[in-house]
Amino acid sequence: MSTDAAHETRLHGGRLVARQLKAHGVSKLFTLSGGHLFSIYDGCREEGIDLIDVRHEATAVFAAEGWAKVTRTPGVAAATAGPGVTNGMSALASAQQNHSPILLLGGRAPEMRWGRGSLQEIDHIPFVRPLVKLAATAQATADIPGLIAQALTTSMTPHTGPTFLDFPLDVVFAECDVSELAPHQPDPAISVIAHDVTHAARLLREAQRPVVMAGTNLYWGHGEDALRELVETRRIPVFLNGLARGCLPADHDLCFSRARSTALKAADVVLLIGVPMDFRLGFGDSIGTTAKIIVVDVAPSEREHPRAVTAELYGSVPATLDALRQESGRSVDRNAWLSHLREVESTRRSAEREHLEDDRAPLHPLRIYGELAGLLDRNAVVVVDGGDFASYAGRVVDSFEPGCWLDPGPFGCLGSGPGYALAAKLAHPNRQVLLLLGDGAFGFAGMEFDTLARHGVNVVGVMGNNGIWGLEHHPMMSLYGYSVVATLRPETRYDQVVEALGGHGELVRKPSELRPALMRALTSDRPALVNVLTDPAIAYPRSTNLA
Ligand SMILES: Cc1ncc(C[n+]2csc(CCOP(=O)(O)OP(=O)(O)O)c2C)c(N)n1
Ligand SMILES: [Mg+2]
Repeated sequence: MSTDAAHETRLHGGRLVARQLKAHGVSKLFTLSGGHLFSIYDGCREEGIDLIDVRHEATAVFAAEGWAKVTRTPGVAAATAGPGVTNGMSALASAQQNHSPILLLGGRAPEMRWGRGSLQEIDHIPFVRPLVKLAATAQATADIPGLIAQALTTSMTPHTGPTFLDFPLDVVFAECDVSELAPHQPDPAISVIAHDVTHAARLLREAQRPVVMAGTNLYWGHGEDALRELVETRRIPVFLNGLARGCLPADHDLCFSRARSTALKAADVVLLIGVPMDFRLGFGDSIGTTAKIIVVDVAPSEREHPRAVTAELYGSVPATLDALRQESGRSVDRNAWLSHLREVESTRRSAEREHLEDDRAPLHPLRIYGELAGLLDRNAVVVVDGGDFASYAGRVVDSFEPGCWLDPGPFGCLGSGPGYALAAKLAHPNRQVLLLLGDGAFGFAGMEFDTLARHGVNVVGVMGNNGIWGLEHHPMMSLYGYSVVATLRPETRYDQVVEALGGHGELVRKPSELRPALMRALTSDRPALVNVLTDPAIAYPRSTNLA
């Protein structure tokens, strides 16, 4: 009996990993097999954490990021020692730039023979560290729970972001006495109310032409309800980018998108919420030179602002927005400003109609989105992965709820889509999950249709197949008059690839075939790909794609 009791108090390192993950509410681990991870798998099996195995470690990490993006809780991936971790690096960098709270668990060659040339031996920490908020190696089995708790807490602390732990084979396979374990660390309380509110509230109250421009940290900061209350009370037009899309429904009377350049140039006060003045805002130049800028964010900006700002409010986003609403008092009449922007918005939307209904074959990429608009539920999750095809989606696909728009973010890494979509559908099995893919983008992670099929995850892929790397081909043509290394095979049957991997495939050559193909894909009991042949002559109208 005493032997049994003693046995029950001893757990192996992998079990400790899983137990601590579970204590933090983690229910899925995205991974690709490797012997260094076996004890973690065993632990997950014992603790009831689902193992979702993919075909490339980048996808495992992108899936962890996708999970974080749709649930606002940490996503967790495990990659084997050496090449498993190096394969996950692009996705870690993506999570860093998107402030996505994830934890990557790495296998690691055994500590007892460190430096003697074990299989897959490499020290991950020095090259992972610049991409994460915390990078550490478990030196002893008993340290594992404390490290997992610390990593998850760190990833969720503003600015949220990725963390990394690796586990030497001997440390994670060894057992330890549970009485030696570190206590569970509580999640951080994030309710600091920002200072400088009174000044900002006065600016907002006196503004004739105020604008809210909100981005990803509005979403991470759970600011959507407070934003809505603020702008409804104070009648302020709203523009959203990144993960903030859907934080005010696209059909709300204060939500705009097409009038953004007009609004930012003409505004007298711009309230930037959780959005950096990076290339998407022309490094600040998208905003008129005389406008006063108020910055609200979950924490001080990691970069210096590229231009002067009048007030900076850091801390809890809902608390800050509530305080701004309460203190900004009765404001001036903004009806003229709002109706001017609505007019610009409506004119630009009408000008798109021609393309959304374009009848050419091969299709205009916008025709696909014209057709999809009528088939998507309000809570559909839309994932985009590609060049021009994704940019067109960004321009015309409307979002109505938070966490329904997943683009790669400022790191712009092709191949993120299948991992994001896998996680989104696992998190929301009853919602439509659309994966909008370029034909070039498909090449990075197209094998993940096998993952989707094996796990019964019915994502619906829609491909704009123009036979080129469009976003590279067209700019190079316009700069040099020719293009190199930007051509793919025309009319490749990616739909047949998906069929071969266990999915449902459709080929669409003409607009009339599109709607029935989309309907079949949306009602299929398998993951699907609608391979739509699009016109390679169509270039997304952009001024620059490099800076
Ligand atoms: C990992 C990675 N490699 C290369 C690029 C550069 N790049 C950006 S868009 C693009 C073309 C994408 O082509 P496709 O997916 O077919 O979409 P299209 O532009 O043709 O609509 C490339 C190569 C990138 N962003 N990420
Ligand atoms: Mg293409």
